[in-house]
Amino acid sequence: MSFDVLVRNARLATMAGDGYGALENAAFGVQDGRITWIGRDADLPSDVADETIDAEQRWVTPGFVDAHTHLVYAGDRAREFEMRLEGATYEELAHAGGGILSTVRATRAASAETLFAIAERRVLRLRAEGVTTIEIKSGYGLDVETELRLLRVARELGARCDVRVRTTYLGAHALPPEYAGRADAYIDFACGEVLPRIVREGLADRVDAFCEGIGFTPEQTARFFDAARAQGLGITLHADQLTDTGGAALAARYGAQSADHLEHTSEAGVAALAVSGTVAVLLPGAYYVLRETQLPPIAALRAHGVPIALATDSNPGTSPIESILLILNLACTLFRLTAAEALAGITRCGAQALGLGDEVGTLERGKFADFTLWDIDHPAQLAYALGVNPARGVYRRGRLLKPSAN
Ligand code: DI6
Ligand code: FE
Repeated sequence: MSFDVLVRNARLATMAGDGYGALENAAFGVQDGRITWIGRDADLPSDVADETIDAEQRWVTPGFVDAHTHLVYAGDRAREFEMRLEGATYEELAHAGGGILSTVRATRAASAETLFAIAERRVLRLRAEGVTTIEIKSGYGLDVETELRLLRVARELGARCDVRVRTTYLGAHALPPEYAGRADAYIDFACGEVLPRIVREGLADRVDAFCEGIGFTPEQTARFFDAARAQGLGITLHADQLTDTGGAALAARYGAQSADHLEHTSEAGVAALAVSGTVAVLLPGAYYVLRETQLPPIAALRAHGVPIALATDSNPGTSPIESILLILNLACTLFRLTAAEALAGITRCGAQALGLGDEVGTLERGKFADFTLWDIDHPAQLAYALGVNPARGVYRRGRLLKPSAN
């Protein structure tokens, strides 16, 4: 047995099973980008390798998964931030034509090159903190050309930044001005004109909707999902963030990969997620920025055995956050997740939320060798410290990623 890459003398947070899945004095071997052997260093069957990395007793985690982002957009909403500090609410700004639509205006006006350059910096910031898999949503175009542009940029980010990208067509995000007062006609347009183009070009892995008082109704969301399902796309949903619209149950009815936010989800909604095997993706960044007080139903999610993932929700309105390590801390501090649960949320459960549970998210034989070496004494330090990045080296498929784009 020989390896392309061999990592030795490591402390592994494999994230397989409960807790951290810790394995001390450990090693793993990589062939063709995947882990082909993992275990105690002393049991290593062969030390023949093209490259051997001495971890010097550092902790190693799986590459992180950010399972919910909107990171391809232009402009920012700092002025709205000021207005909210002066007392305006997020909903009021949306009704006044600001909010998502102000980002739509800026994004429509931006070229693919500009959007790529802006988003690349965001991806590299996340990658520097150990993120090797990122979900990227469209949804700030809302017309054919811009939605296609956003998804193409997202795919290109995957290729050029050497991260694994999953793309999501967030067609039902907001009602664009040209459809003002005609939400049903907009859904017809998204299903009949945008979706077929996206499918033809293979630009999206799944679809998403903002099912909310200021977004789309459950009926409109269901119509959008029917069209996506007929085209073989996966489904995820912004569910019950600001109000309980029955979003979790709706997501479950469509066998969604994930239902996200969930602050206002009822116990019945949680039970439905458990039955459908849908992952709960919690977004403590948006909760924090909006200064929400209604906590997601953590105890019910635990009791029903619903996997809990965490993500940045990186977006200009409700979560202008480009740090996955900050999300770990917010999830523990605000949602009272344990540090191990939080870490599972951006590894094993994050991968599950994207349907990538067999590929990434844990350090196990057969998985891709995406991993990070950390200058820490205990995995809990990743969630404990704020504004600190102890990443020593971020690897994808066994290869060290440079701090800039490769
Ligand atoms: N994700 C979203 O799409 C909305 N909230 C959220 O958590 C709004 C994003 C925005 O305001 O731009
Ligand atoms: Fe979101």
